[in-house]
This record gives sequence, C-alpha cells and structure tokens, in this order.
Amino acid sequence: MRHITNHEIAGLLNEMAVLYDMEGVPFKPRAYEKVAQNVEALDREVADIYKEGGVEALRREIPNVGEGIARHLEEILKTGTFGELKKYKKKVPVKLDELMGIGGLGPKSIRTLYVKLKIKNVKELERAARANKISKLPHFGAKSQEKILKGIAFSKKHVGRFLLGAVDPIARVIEERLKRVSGVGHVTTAGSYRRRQETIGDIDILVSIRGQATSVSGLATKRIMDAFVHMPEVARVLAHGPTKSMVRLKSGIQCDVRVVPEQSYGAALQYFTGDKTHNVETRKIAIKKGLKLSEYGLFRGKRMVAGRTEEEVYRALGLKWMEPELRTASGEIEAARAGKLPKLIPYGSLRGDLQTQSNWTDGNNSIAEMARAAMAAGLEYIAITDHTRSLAMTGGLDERGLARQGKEIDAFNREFTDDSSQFTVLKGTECNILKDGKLDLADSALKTLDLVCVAVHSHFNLSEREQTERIIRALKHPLVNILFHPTGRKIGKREPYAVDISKIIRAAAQYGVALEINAAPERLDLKDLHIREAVEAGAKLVIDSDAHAAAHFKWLDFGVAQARRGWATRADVLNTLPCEGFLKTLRGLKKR
Ligand code: DGT
Ligand code: CA
Ligand code: CA
Ligand code: ZN
Repeated sequence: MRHITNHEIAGLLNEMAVLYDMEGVPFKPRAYEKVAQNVEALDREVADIYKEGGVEALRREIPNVGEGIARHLEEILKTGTFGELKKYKKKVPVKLDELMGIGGLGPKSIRTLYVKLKIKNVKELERAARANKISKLPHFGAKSQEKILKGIAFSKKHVGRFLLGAVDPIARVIEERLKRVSGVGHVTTAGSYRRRQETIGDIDILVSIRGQATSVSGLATKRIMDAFVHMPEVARVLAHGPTKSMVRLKSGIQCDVRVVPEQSYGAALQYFTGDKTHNVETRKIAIKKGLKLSEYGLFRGKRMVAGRTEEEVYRALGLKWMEPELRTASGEIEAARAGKLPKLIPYGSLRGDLQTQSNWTDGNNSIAEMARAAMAAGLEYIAITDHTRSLAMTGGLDERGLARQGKEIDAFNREFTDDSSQFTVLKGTECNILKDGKLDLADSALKTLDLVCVAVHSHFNLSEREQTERIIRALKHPLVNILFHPTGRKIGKREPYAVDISKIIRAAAQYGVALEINAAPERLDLKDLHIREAVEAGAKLVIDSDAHAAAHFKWLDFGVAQARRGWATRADVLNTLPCEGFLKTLRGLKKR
C-alpha cells in the first residue's frame, strides 16, 4: 500500500464533489466537501486510522463519514483512487483543476462546455471563446464569453505560481521528512515561502549536516539527496546531484534542496531568502565595507568574517537582523541600520475571529461546531457574520432571521458561562452594501448586534468613483464597525473591484471603521502596501479567517503573515485584544 496523505485524500473527495455537482446530484456534493474538510482538519493520518481499526475506525473517527464514504476511503488507501470517482470522470473527461481555476466557471458550466463543444482544457476554452462559439450556448451569452476570456488572461499572469496556503502543508511535510534523515542539522525552507508571500514560484529548502562544519561531502549528504528524490510527493526528478537536487512534486510545484556546510548556513539562508532586490542592497553594503557577500559567507579577501548565522551576517554589515517578511528593499534596510524596525505582530497572537459563516447561510457547520473548532484553535471569541437577504443564493438573513439566530447565540453563550472555559460568540453580520451605499438591514436590527460588518458582494462593475463613494457612504453609517473584503479580489481568479483604496483607508480612519485583512489564502484582500498605508494613516485593522467551515480557522496565520509584510504591529490589529477590550476599542473608534 503506497502512502497517501490526508491532503491528497481531501483533493479526491473535493473532485468527487465537483463531479456530482456537474451531474446535478443533490446533497452529495456538500457531503463530500464536508468530509474533505474534516479530513484536512484531522490531526492524524487517515492511513494510520485505517491501519488500526479498518473501516469501522474511519467511520468513528472522521466526522460525517458513513458506510459509503468509508468504503471509498478504504479504496483510496489501497489503490490511490476510487471507482465512483473514475466512473464520473469518464462521463466528463476534462481537466477539472485547470478549468475550475478560471474565474466565473463552475461545475455546471464546465459540463455544458464539454457536452456542447467538447471543451476539455483551458486551451480549447480559449480557442472556442475567440471563435465566438461560447456566446451562442444557452445560459452563456456574449457577456460570459467576455468574462471567460478575461479570466483566462488573468490566470495566465499567475501561471506557474501557487498560493502560499496550498504550498504550506506540502513544504511542512517535506521539511519533516528531511529532518528525520540521520545526520541532518538544520532544515529551513527559504525563498518566497519564508518571506510568506501570497504566492510561491518554487520551494527552496536548505539543509545543513550536523557536525560537518566546512564540507558537505559524505554519507549524510548522499542520504539526504536519496531520501529527497524518493519521497512519495515526488512526480519527477529533474536533477539528482551530490549537494543539490530538484524535483517536480505531484502537486505541480518544483522543489529544490541544497545541502550547505554549517559554517555557511546563515549566509546561504540570507541569500536564498532574498528577495532579489533586498540581496542587491545587502551586497552593495558589503562592497562599501570592502567585503564580499555570497551564499557561502561574508568575506574579507579569502577570510570569512561571518556566515554561520543570519544574525552575524547582518551584524557584520552594520544592520540588525530583520524578519524575512520585511525583506523587499522597501525601507527595511534603513530601518535596520537606524534600529527602527517595527515590532511585527507575532504569529498565533489573534484571540478572536470576526468573520465566520455558519450553516444559517452558506457555511458548513453549526454555530456550536464553529465555536468549538475556534476554541480548539486557541481563540477566545468569534463573531458569527452570516450574509444578508439581498444575497439570495447564500440564503442571506433578513431582520427576523437575524433575530432568531441571536436567540441561538444567546443560548449557546448561556450554556457556556457554566463551563470553566471562557469563550464568547458575538452577534455580527456581513451586511451587504447595496448599490447606493445603503445597508441591507434596518438600523433597528443592526442595533441588536455586538458588531456590524459590511461588504460589497454585488455590482462589482461600477466605476472607481461610484464604487469608492458607495463604500465610503457605508463607512459613514454610525453603526458600522468593520469593512470586510475591502478589495474583493481573488488571487489569480478575480481582479479587485475598481476602488480608490487610499480614499477608503482615510475614510476608515476618519469614521472609526476597522479594515479587514482577510486571511483566506486566495483572498488576502489587503495587499502589503495597503496595510502599510493603513498603519501609517492610523486606521485600525482586524484579521479574519472568513471561515465557512470548522477547518478554516487554521488560515488565520496567513492573515498575520500579510499584516507582518505590511509592517503592522500588535497594536494595529484589534483582534489581538481579549474580547471585552476588543469590543470597547472597536466602539470607542466610532466616538472619536
Ligand atoms: P519565487 O520562487 O518566484 O516565489 O520567488 P523566490 O524569491 O523564492 O525566488 P527564487 O526561487 O528564484 O530564488 C530564491 C532566492 O534566491 C531569491 O529570493 C533570492 C536568491 N536569488 C535567486 N536568484 C538571484 C539573483 O539573480 N540575484 C540575487 N542577488 N539573488 C538571487
Ligand atoms: Ca522560490
Ligand atoms: Ca528556486
Ligand atoms: Zn465573506
């Protein structure tokens, strides 16, 4: 039996969900998605659970798994796939992951495109759109054809790049594998991964050998290289050398490993962390000091003056060590020289999450399930912020629905005050901003909430001026506390809406509204430069997972990473505060 990871299993279940959706099978798509999410959230390997207790253990230990799915899981563990999936794949043999990556295309439209035009991949999709064939299909029209072409152009810009959120679990698994090889010292993934960029081109891993200070030959090095190229994640070996190997992983991303001697480890880490522009600056500084900086160390002539750690390399250059997230040659070097580096918000420092959806609308889990998952993730409070009525496709709540939901939240909190653990569910909303900037719910309903959050979810195509005015009108509303999704982008899928973000930032600061850094890996609405601008303008921030399922709370640190790349400190991010302090500060903003 070959080893198959939870991540791969979840991928197959999600694929099944899409295929069921395509064929219009009711209920099953959501059921498979739910199990996929539960599998991702497990803290044990499905393979180990099965080894211990077979199908029965799978049913017992993975929520929502019944007899049918348990059998599929067994088949996946034994053969790498399952019959039902193969059967459905045969009906619509298209490149699903490719087509699903195009903004605006869903399972149903992909099926129609295949049935009517035999479109199997993005190349054929583009050809058909250019030949004006798609506009003639029922339910498509010229507008959707236009949208598809835009989506293709947009995804081309991102070709070959992967979301940090997708790369993160893979890189961790590989790091763990390398750490287990005997004789290994340090293992660190450098490059854009270490800088926590939104997207990653390739994974660059550095390994040092314990005890071998100056050379990297020998058995340990060979063992590392052999272990690396034979990992189950590897699809193809591109190079298998004595100190450097390169592979293409099954997930499509390339991964390189370099073995470096202990005494050069810091210099190599500094060099391969980059980014390139930061490296150019540090090299210039070295030259000015009569030194030479390379991945092997910092040298005066032939003598090495630093290299074992990054700290000593930076120190020798007259700089304080700086966090990788800052290394973009945009002021961090000057700040490091002057001792004025920001004290970045630490990972794991969020105590609450202000955007979560429940099964009252388009979320996967009940309020109680979301609360328990948030507690397990170390949080002290969450706000339930379901969509509002004008978003009919999500089952958005009206005033009466919101009032009923409030009762359920009260009941949950009451039950919890008896408990020794301190946890609060706050009443919130993701209130839709209507076309004219008015809100989707009456003030009388908004007043009953702990916090009012607003977002644009329709009329994405207004002009920049109209869109900006519409949002600012909502920010001026005396009850509004947080702007969700300030740009509405989806990385690689959807451009941000046309909006003057500088104006929004200034308005948020002026009207006492916090701006959301959305932590969902494909959203990250505010970019690093926006965050820096907000921090400088004195606007407050919150970081939310936008969880639609219990498993999504693990995304929060991707939002923290984004905040760090925007030079944000703990004080800039309101949900680093405990619940009461958070609410007090949030409300205080409105009174200034
Ligand atoms: P990526 O992979 O496109 O997401 O971005 P990075 O930053 O990981 O870039 P990558 O993988 O090409 O190279 C890793 C690091 O190695 C990079 O951040 C800095 C360093 N590096 C690579 N090429 C050069 C170069 O031509 N000059 C300098 N100074 N540094 C380089
Ligand atoms: Ca890289
Ligand atoms: Ca690379
Ligand atoms: Zn949302």
